[in-house]
Parts: sequence; structure tokens; C-alpha cells
Amino acid sequence: MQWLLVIGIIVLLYSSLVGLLNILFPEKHLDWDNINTDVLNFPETFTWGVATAAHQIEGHNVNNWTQFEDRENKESSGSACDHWNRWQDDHNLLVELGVSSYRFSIEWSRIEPNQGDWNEDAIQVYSDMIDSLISKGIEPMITLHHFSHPIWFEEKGGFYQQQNISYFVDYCSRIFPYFSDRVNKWCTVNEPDVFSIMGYHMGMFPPGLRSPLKAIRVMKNVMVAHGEVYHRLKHLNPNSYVGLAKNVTIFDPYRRWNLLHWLTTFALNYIWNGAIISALSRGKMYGKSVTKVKNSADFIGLNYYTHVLTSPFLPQTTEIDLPSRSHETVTEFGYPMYAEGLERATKWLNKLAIPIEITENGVADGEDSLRPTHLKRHLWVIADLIAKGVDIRSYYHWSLMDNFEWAEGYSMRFGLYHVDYENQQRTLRNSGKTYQQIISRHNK
Ligand code: GCO
Repeated sequence: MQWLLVIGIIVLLYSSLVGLLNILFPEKHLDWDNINTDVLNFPETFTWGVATAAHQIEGHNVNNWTQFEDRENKESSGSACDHWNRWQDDHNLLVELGVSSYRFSIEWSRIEPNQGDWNEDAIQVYSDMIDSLISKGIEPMITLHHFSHPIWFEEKGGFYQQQNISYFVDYCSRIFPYFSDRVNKWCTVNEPDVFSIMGYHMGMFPPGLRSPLKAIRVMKNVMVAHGEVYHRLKHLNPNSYVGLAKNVTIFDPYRRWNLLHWLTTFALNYIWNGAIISALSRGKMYGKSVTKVKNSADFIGLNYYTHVLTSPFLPQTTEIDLPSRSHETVTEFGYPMYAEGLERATKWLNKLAIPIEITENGVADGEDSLRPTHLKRHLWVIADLIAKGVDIRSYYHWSLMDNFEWAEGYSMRFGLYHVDYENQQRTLRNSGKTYQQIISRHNK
């Protein structure tokens, strides 16, 4: 009898705890069948954009990624979209879409191929790109580090070594004055979380290591580098608008009654999201002080793609289908389509009390069967958030055109334009037309 009572009490306590967690941390799902995503109301001041990154589109780079592609026998980025030779035509694609801003990155390995050896010709090409965008009425947003960097930097240990941060700061402060008269919006780094965890823990990005502790150290160093660059750029031009792009992935317990799943969820949400937010808001990260990182952002860029249903048996590679809820559509990348998570992502970022720029959002969808719905659902959530008073100023769709998708090579197609890699022809997809129409409706 007594045993029954003890078991009963344990069950009661357990279910109350799980019940409380479910109330405190609900997993929001909307009834999309009853939401009209064709009705989208955005303020006139809202910025419509698309995003790309240098290594994914330019072609023929020589950097830590090309070195990794060769060494690991990965699909080679090769000519990519041959954007380095075709950027003028590609800028016309931006005009065709009607975007008012374009986020792209500068390839450090082109600017400083050997340490201290500054390539003025490459600087001139980027400068010409900026002029071209401005002449077309498109505001540039520049990312200074989007996953790729010179081989010499990688060989010194990259961001794993704290003393290497100064090389990155030097490159940023060298390049910034060339462009800051014409470019106001700057992302220092792209996704410190993805960069460090994929490269140092999952082994899928260079340098291909598998050590969680190394990943955490790199993430911290990248945030310190961000802080240093932020202060340097603001010193050079106090009016510039400087932030970073943060990937917010929402972790949810796979089984909502399983405490172990909850524990893993809390740990991952902290490692992936909480630590970086804490660095920016409190100057503390993983128990260490990163004082110059505190308040080092005029805006926070949000890259949002999905939520990950979590259990202690986490995937060690992205080449598997992640679990999903039964009603969720799974994208080609294996991600559940979960636009509701964008609202939850902004809750993390609201703690910073600075404007939010959606620096990336999109879907791998070669057939373009999902992208129009994906796009409209996410825009609907953003419009709703703006109506509720959240300070979201822009949306940059990932991506302008299909491109080199890192560890997945060319198999994943994220473009509003389809790219035929045989002849480099770009073709506007239906989703591109949808985006074009949404923009033109709002720009009247
Ligand atoms: C990232 C990068 C992009 C990707 C995009 C699609 O989030 O990994 O910023 O370079 O291509 O997110 O996965």
C-alpha cells in the first residue's frame, strides 16, 4: 500500500512538473488552413531584400572552404554562380524583383589573399558593385565574414586562437573606409553559432573537427571579434548601422512528457541562442566575461529557418531527416516548415531591445512547390509581429538565386531564381514572381 502511495506521489509530481513546463514553454502551432496569407500589411518604411554570400555565388575563390572541399573530397564550389564575372547582370535580377536592399558578403580571401597583401583590384570590384546597387536605388548591406576566410588565417588556427582576432579586425578596419561613405548597414559576422558548431563540433564545415569544447571556444572568440569590430567601425563612422546575423534555431522537446528531452532542449537553446544573446545583453558568455560585446549591436540580424525537435540522441550530421510533428511539412533539407517559430525567435531577440532585421529566411525547394507558401507564411508572421509592435525593419529572402549550399553542395536549391549550372542561365521561379508581386503591392 505504502509503495503504491509513493509511486502515486512520484507520478503526480512528475506530471505536474511536465505540465508546468508545457504551460511555461508552449510550442505554438497555427491553424494555417484558416489563415489568409494573401493579406499582408507592411508599413511603407519596411525594407524588402534578398541575401547571398560571396563564397556561395562568386566562383573560383581560394579560401578555407575550397581547401576543405578538396581535402574532404566534397563537391567543389568551382564556378558557383560565376557571379564575380556576372554581377552586373545579377544586379538586374534584383531590379526585376523590385527589392530595395541587397545583403551580400565580401570575400576576405580576395581582399587579403596573403597576409598583409591587400588586393586593390578586388576592393575596386566590390566598390563598383556598391556603386551599381546605389545607382539602381538598392541599398547595400555588407557582411564582412560569411563562413569563409583566407587560407593563411585558417592555417594560423582561425578563430580558434584568440590572438588571431586582430587579423580579422585589421581586415575589417582596412576595408570599411573604402565603402562606409556609401554603405551604412553592416553585418560583422554571419551566424557565430552555425559557423562554430558545424566546423568544430559537427565536422561538416572547415576545419571539420568534432569537439564540442572547441566549438564553444570558437563561438566565444567570434563574438569577441564581433565586439572588437563593432567598436572599431563605430569609431571610424559613428553613423554607421552595425550588427551581426544570428541564426535562431528553436529547440523543442521531441516528446513533451519526457524530462530528458526537456533538459536537452534547455541545454541546446542556451548553447545555440542564449549564450550569444547573453554576450550581447550582459557581456557574459558560458560563464566568461566578454565585456566589449555587451551592447555591441545597433540591430540584430535574424536568420530563421526552423525548429529542431530534440532528444538526448542528437544527430551528429545534417544528412538525416530531423523529426517533425505529424502535421508539419518537411522541406528538402529535412527541416520542418515552422513559420510560427519566427515569432518565438523574436522573443529571444527582444531581450536586446534593438531593431530586428530579418537577414535570412528561405527554403531548399528545387521544384518550387513549397516556396510560395513558405514565403507567405513567414511574411504573415512578420506582418503580425509588426502589428503587435515588434520592431522588425526588413526581410531579406535567402536567396536571390540557387547557389553553393556549403556541406550540401549544389543539391539544395534556395533561389528565387533557378540557376542552370551548365550555362549559368537564371530563371525567375514562381516564388520569385510571388515575392515580386508582394513587394510591388507594398511599394506603391
Ligand atoms: C546559413 C547561411 C547561408 C545558408 C542558408 C541556407 O544559414 O547557413 O547563412 O549561407 O546558405 O542559411 O542554409
